[in-house]
Amino acid sequence: MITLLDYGAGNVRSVINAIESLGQKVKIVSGIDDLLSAEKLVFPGVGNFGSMMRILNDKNYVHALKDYLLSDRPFLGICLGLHALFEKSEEAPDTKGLALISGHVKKFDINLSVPHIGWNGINIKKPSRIFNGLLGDEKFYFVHSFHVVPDDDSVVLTTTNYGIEFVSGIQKGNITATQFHPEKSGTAGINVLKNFLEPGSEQKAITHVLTETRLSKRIVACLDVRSNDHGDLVVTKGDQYDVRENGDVRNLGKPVELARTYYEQGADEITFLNITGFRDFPLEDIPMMDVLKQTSKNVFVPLTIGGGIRDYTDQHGRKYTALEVATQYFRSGADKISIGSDAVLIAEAFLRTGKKTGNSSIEQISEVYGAQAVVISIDPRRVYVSSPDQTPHQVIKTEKIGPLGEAYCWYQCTINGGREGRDLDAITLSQVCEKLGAGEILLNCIDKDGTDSGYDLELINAVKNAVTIPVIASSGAGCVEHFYEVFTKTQAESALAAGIFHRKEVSIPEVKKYLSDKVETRLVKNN
Ligand code: 1PR
Repeated sequence: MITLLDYGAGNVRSVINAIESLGQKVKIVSGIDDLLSAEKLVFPGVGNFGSMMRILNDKNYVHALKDYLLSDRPFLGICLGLHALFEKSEEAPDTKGLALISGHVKKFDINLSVPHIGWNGINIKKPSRIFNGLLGDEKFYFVHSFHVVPDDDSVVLTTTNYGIEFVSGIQKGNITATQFHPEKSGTAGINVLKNFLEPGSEQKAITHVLTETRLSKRIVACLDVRSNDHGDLVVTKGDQYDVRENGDVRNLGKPVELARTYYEQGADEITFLNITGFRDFPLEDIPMMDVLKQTSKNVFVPLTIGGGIRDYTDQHGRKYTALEVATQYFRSGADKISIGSDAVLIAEAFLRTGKKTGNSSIEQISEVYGAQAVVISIDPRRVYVSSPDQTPHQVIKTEKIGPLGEAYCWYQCTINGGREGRDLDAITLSQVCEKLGAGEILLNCIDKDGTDSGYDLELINAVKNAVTIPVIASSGAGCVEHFYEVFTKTQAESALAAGIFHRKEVSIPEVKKYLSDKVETRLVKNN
């Protein structure tokens, strides 16, 4: 029996699913006694150091947890579960950590996008049976803005390079903790979990010892999901957001099955967009929650879900906050949520008043679950102008000249699935959302969606240059060369595609194979 410490923030469902996929049972800590009697404890953490320690203190878990750790019983900490072991964190300077390991937690101070999101390698610094069965060159999924700095080097299990070389794993006796998420790191991560869960075999040698690791560019498979006219939940795909063909909603497959296929093919992330979420109330959309629950049972890469994340009042007058909606999504297996329409309305309000309210969905979800869990999905379309002074919006000079010979354009934000244009441009929206606590931008482009004509590189460069958070390029991928183009001509961290994968025109392994000697990617063995 594995005991799991869930302090109530983030996606513990993935960790439970990953452990259960290995045939083990999980008991969730519901009181101090569970901690005292635990034989093997897993502590996954996401979110904020301050709120984690506050909850642990409020529940009176701190002493029992320290006792457990001091008794040297097997412990696996993940992400914040690693940070918790240290004395303090810059994320919440006035809050004390468990102080089991001397040292502190520091914010990345580097010239690269923060959070550090994606698949990176590990430099193994000391032998450990936790890595049995691995070659040593595997990549693991990271998502964090802070990293640990131990005072004593002897606890360092792994390091990883991202602007600096930081400590990405520690081991002290039976205590192991990783900055990366094994439960989200595909088969390599499941292997690490298996080694932790199974009784002590001898450690085996690693064949590839890395000296420097590199963050991969991510390939994201996107599934636009909605009910068709017969009431079945289907994966659909639009051309410039029009998902109907001869009057019917295009049906390109079943969400759970397709997600599983893309995972097995090596997708680095899966995104579900509930594209009619803006008009329905997600908490009543049980099939969509089910899709997430089913998918997360056997898809061990990050899952993002978007659509309808906003405050809502139901027909009985009961109010639900966007945070409650997001919480249900996280509890059902999502790792990140994506906010579309609501982000535009929030940014407009912010620009009117110049004030953060702390009440917006972006701020609230970011505060509780961390910036890395909040993606902003932008649905912009080009508006041409003949000179920059024709509009108050942030304009770019374009090489793709407009219909009347215009050499400039701005990117108009839309809401409700592209149905309504707003007086706000995509660059400003991205900047405001970053200020409010968003951790990533999913940058669609209505003009390019479903056209197979390549990404809008000008849009991606304009947004990427305006923010420091990672950007997922989306819309227009039509061949493997388009992925190469977006990764070499822009600084986008990820490239998302939908139509070419659903229509089986290009597969994920083909994309990765094409990129393999040109761009750092995560290669999945056996495909
Ligand atoms: O506004 O918070 O409820 O969120 C709604 C979400 O649904 C938004 O993220 C919005 O982008 C998405 N959405 C709404 N309507 C549509 C539609 O297509 N009619 N899909 C829609 C957006 C764009 C991408 C697509 C890429 C790649 N789809 O997700 O997957 O463009 O496609 P391609 O590779 O085939 O070119 P809210």
